Amino acid sequence: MTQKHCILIGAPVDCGKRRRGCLMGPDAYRTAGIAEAITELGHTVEDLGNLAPRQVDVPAPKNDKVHKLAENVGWTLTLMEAAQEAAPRGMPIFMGGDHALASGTVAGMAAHAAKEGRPFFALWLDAHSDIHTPDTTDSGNLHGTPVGYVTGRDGFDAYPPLPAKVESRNICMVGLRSVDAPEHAILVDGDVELVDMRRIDEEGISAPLQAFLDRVEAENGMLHVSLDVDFLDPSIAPAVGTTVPGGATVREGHLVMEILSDSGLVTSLDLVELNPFLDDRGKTANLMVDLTASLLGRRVFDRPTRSKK
Ligand code: 4U7
Ligand code: MN
Ligand code: MN
Ligand code: MN
Repeated sequence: MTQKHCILIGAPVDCGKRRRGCLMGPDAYRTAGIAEAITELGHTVEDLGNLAPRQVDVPAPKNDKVHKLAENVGWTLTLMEAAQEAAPRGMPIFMGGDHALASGTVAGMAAHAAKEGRPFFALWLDAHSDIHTPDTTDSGNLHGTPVGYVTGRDGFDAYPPLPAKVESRNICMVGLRSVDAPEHAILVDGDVELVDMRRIDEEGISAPLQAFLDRVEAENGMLHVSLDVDFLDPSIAPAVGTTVPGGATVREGHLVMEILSDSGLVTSLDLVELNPFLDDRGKTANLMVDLTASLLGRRVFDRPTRSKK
């Protein structure tokens, strides 16, 4: 694959939920050798170290269950800016941190795409749909809201205004198996592309993914991939607070990354929700690094690019 300049950005966001530990994520990826794995594939790597959230004041949330609103808004500002600074120079890889970080990374990458005059697409690899708003969340955990924010839903008044709204039809969610009622209500009436685990069981993971990628390619889009650890089955990826049984296998995970790699369409990546405090001798961190390597071109054998039809 063509050589890339990968920009590692540590985002130790731990305010998107109550169970702590995701702040150790970026250093777990470094310990698992993420930079070395990428360099070995012939790419260049730059590590910007760990960022910190902007300090902001926000009004008290309407929903008093909402946890750490100010810190979430501060991180959104920091990461929105960091994404737009890094994107013109290479491929940003945001090492989380919990999924609340995607409010900043996705909004920032969408703003970058708008500046380039290109449509923006997002692939959401996750057990959950993360399309709550601060008003609809029952847990109050804002890691369940980034898709709500970037698609311009109401209820994010305390957050920065969106520089560029993400079109819901340009989002594809793969791996779904835990969707709350208010999320379900929005999704069934909307146009997010939904690939739940049943569809993966019946159709396989490659056909629905390839159909989405064909659209990204046809529109010359930029593609952001947001990989939540809980996309994977908890038996292979235990280091996550929100485990949901029945997730993707090791091979389904790699196949997604290999297909993405072949497509050459991915322009940015989030690695989110790794809680190293819950890991089993680094196995989840190592798997996430191996998946990143597959996305960046690691293969057993090179195959001629298979024809699209
Ligand atoms: B993650 C949940 F209720 N929907 O809102 C919620 F099931 O980033 C989970 O995908 C959110 O891990 C999970 O708290 C957020 C819950
Ligand atoms: Mn998530
Ligand atoms: Mn999840
Ligand atoms: Mn989670």
